Amino acid sequence: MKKSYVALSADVLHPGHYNIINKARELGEVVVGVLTDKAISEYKRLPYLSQDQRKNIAENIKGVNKVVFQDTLDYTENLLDIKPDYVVHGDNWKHGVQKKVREKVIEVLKQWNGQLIEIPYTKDISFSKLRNGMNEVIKSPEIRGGMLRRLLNAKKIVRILEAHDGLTSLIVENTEVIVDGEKRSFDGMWISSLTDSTSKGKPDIELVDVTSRLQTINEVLEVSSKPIILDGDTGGILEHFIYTVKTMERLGISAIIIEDKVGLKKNSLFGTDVKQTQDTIENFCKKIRAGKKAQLKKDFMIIARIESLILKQGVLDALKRAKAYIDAGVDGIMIHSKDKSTEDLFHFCDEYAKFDYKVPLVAVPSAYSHVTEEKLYEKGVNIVIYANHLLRSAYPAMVKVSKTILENKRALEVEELCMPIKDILNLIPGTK
Ligand code: SPV
Ligand code: MG
Repeated sequence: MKKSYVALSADVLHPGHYNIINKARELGEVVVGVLTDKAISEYKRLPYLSQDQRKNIAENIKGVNKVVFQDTLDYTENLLDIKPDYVVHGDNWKHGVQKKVREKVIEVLKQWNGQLIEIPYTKDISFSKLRNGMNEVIKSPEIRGGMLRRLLNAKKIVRILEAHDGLTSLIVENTEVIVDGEKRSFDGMWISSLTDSTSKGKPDIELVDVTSRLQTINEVLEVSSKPIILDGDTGGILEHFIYTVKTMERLGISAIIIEDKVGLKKNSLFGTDVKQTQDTIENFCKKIRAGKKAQLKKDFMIIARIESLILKQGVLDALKRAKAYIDAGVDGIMIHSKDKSTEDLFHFCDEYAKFDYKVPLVAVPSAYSHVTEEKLYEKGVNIVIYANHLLRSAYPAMVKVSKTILENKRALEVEELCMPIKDILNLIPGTK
C-alpha cells in the first residue's frame, strides 16, 4: 500500500481540504501532519483551536489513517520519518511565503522517488469571509485572552506594538511585510499608559484611571482580534487591583503588567529626574498574590515590572526582586531600563537565565532601540514591546501639517503629506 502525506492546520476545514484528503486517499494510506502552533506561527496567526484539539479533528476525518504533529513549516523531518510516496497539496503555494517550503518538499521526496501531487486551489470558497468569521470567534474573551500564553509556547520571541485607540490597533492587527520570503507581523498590542494618557492630552501619572483606560481598551477590543497586554501602571492599591484583574480577565486581556512603584507614579523614562518611589518587595508581593488569587482561570497573566534599573538601585536589587516576585506567583517579569547602554540590562538577563525557575521575560527597547530582536532573544527575552512608537510617529506628522497650513494659509501644500481622501474614506470597511 502506498502512503500519502498531507499537512493541515485543521482549524477551519472546508471543501478544499476534503478535495486534498480525497486525492491522498486515492493514492494510498493517508498520514496527516497537523501543523503545531509553533509551525503555524512561522507564517501566520495562530488558529483559534489548540493543536491538541486540531489533532483530534484530523483523527476524525474519514479516510485518514494516521495523524502526527508537524512542528515546523518545513516538511523535511516528517518526510524523512514517514517516507511517503506522495505529498498532496493545493497548487496555491507556488508563490509567496510557502514557495521555499514547496521546493524543499520536492527535493526531499526525490530521495525515494516520492512525488508532489498538486491539485487546483479551490476557488469557489470565500476564504476572506471565512477568515473574517474566524476573527470574530478569536475576539471572544476566552480565546483572545489565552492567545499570549500560546504565542509564548509557539514563538521564539513575541512581538508587541503599542496601540492607543481603535485605529492604531488596526495598524497593529493588519500590518505585514515579507522580507526574504519571511512574513512578519505583530503578535499583539500593548496598551501603554504613556500613549493612552498622551493621546488624551493628559500626563502619565495614573490620572487616566482604570475607568478611562477601559474606554480605550473597549475601542481596541471591538475592532481588533490580537492579544492585548495592558500597562497597568502600579496596579493601584491592592484592594483596587483585585477588581482590575477580574475586569481585565473578563474582557479577554491576556496580561497586565504592573510596576513596583508607589505614590504618585511618574513615567519611568524620567528615571531619577523626578521623584519616584519603589515599592517594598513585601508589599509588591502581597499585591501579586492578591491579583493571582483574584483571577478565575489560569490563562490570565500578571507580569511584574521591575524598576530597579530605572531608579538606579542596581542589578542585584533587580535580581532579588525578580526571585521574590516569581516566588509570589507572577507569570512574567518585565525588566525596564532607560539606558542606551545595555550593560546593566544584559547583566540582569544573563543572571536571570541562571534561575532554576523562570517565567517569561519582557523587554521594552525604547531607550536601547538599536538592539535587534535576535539579540534580545539571545539574552533570554521572550516578549519585546515597542511601547510608544505609533503615537510618537503620528505626532510630528500632525504638527508638521498644522504648521504648513499656517505658513501657506491654505491646505494645498499639505496634500502630499496626507493620505488621499479616497483612501481615508475606504480605510475602514463599512464606511460607505
Ligand atoms: C508605557 O508605555 O506607558 C510604559 C513604558 O509604561 S515606559 O513609557 O517606558 O515607562
Ligand atoms: Mg506606563
